[in-house]
Amino acid sequence: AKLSLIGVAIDLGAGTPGVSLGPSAIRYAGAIDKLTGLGYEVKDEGNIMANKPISPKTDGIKLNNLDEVVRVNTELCSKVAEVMQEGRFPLVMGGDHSIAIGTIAGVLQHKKNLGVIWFDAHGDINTEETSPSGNIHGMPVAVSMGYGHERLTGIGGKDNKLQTDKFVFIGSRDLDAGERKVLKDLGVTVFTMHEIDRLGMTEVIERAIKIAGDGTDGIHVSFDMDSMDPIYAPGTGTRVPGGLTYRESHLALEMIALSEKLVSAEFVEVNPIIDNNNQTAKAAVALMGSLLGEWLI
Ligand code: DIR
Ligand code: MN
Ligand code: MN
Ligand code: MN
Repeated sequence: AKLSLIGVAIDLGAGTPGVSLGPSAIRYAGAIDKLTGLGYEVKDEGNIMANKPISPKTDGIKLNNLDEVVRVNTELCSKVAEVMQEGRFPLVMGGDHSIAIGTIAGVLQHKKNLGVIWFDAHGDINTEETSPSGNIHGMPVAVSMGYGHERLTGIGGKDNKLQTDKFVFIGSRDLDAGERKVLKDLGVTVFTMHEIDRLGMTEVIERAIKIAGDGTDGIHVSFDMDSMDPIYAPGTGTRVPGGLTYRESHLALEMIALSEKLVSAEFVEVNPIIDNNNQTAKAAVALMGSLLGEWLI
């Protein structure tokens, strides 16, 4: 199979600088060798680069660095759509989680009825109104469902949006008050750490694959490294204790690989500046292996 590795060197959606070096850290941790070793014909598409804006805020708007986040995600949307047009699997490396806006908008050009499994400690479903920070990495789920600033929801076209009933969260443990309300109102499935503790990851991921995979055009996996416990992924900007273990994360991704429903994926929030020995990028590369079939033997 053919696979394109797309880096997105941006930290303007986050509150902590340095996550723009994530793609380099992931390459350095051996992503290309890992994927080539699994039998993929890998094309490294290089990085889409964010420029530092003149001023961090767009005047009169609470959304931090909106102009540049819109520009980068518009470029990413086109790149992902182009790669899929060529029959290649898009594997996107972040960068902060705002890049899911562009990735998903690009995948939606080809897969209108897309299911999503979103691994994250957070909800990422804030809008300008509910966001405590103004950081766009806390908003990509809302945007991809059609909620939020029109310059963000317009990326990839207003009609290409996700269905709330085909979307699943896994690993949630830090939801803002406004996010809890929206999640309830929209009826989105949320497997918090509480459910994972009670049901076990096997049951949780089987249910998640059914929701995101049955009757859809395929599953997109968006993997925020902060879904893992900080013991395994310390190099990430918003660490929350009590996360997924190393094996829970791998088991989940292995079972998604087994489902044969995966159409696209992204690994985000790898920040080598605040890491120990590139441990978080190494974890991301190992997870990429599991998601792309390393253990289907
Ligand atoms: C917080 C943090 N909910 C916000 N979000 C993060 O700023 O909206 N998402 N870190 O990954
Ligand atoms: Mn996130
Ligand atoms: Mn997160
Ligand atoms: Mn929070």
